[in-house]
Amino acid sequence: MSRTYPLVSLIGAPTDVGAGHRGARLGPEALRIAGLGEALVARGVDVVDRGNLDGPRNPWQKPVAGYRHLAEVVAWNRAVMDAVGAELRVGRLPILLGGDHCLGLGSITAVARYCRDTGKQLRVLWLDAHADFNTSQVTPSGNIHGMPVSCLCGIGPEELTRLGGDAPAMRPDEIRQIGIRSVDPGEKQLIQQHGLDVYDMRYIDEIGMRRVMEEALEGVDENTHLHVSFDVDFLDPSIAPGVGTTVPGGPNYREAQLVMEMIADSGRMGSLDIVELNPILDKRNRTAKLAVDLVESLFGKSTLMRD
Ligand code: 4U7
Ligand code: MN
Ligand code: MN
Ligand code: MN
Repeated sequence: MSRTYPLVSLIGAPTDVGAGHRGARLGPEALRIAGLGEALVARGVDVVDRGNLDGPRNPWQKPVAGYRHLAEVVAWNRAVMDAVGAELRVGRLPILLGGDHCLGLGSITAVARYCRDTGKQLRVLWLDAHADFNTSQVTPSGNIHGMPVSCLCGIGPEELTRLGGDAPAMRPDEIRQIGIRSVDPGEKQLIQQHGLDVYDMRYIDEIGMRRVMEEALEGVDENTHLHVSFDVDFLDPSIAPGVGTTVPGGPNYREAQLVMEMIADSGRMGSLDIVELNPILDKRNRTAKLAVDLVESLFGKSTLMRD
């Protein structure tokens, strides 16, 4: 099977202002050192590394009114939104190298606006152990990396929900969450209330990853922009120890591989986040290398012999 891919731009966002552990700020370098750019070039992809964005340092403060580092999170997300939007407008596929998952807000706000401007259908695949649908009222931590999905759906502080101007940036029916296995009690109520499509680990165990992906990709057509938000803690911690918030019982290597291959087969991926990698907690950059391996699959590397 031969595919043509758009041009790719790597955008580093070295921050952990939204997380409860420090270290995700080193994610972009770890991914570069694991050979992300070279691996894509080897697949025939045209890659430009835009370097790292700038933003405020992590002040490492306690939450205020249910949010930790709100001003810093806003600043980083503005920078991400502008950078991702600029790549989309020149016809390139942005890969956001996080950084913590609060940055999914800026990235997807840019993607959603691009879809509105170009009349495309938006589909977000959120690969994560967590639903990231907390609010300041129900969050157990105040960490904003647990809130980007609710903010995208218009629930949250104005500074975040209106990052791109209008709120909400996205409707709940535009996202499919896969691999979920850690949801806080108040968060669960909100998810049910807003009717989010969650393919949790129980469902994956029951029907298998292949059918889960078929369902998650249902309705994706030539006019769809597929955004993949890959929180590395999606993976089982036995294969991906380098993350701040590990949850046991995640997809194994083969399941993760299948997810990526099926996304590649759709041919519709238009943007990607790789977030929550924490090299401080990793073993010899193993998680970063695994992430690179899986990104190669997203770009068409396959174990399939019958194509
Ligand atoms: B990640 C948590 F309480 N739900 O809100 C929270 F378990 O981007 C974790 O998915 C959030 O890694 C994890 O703090 C955010 C917690
Ligand atoms: Mn996440
Ligand atoms: Mn997570
Ligand atoms: Mn995390």
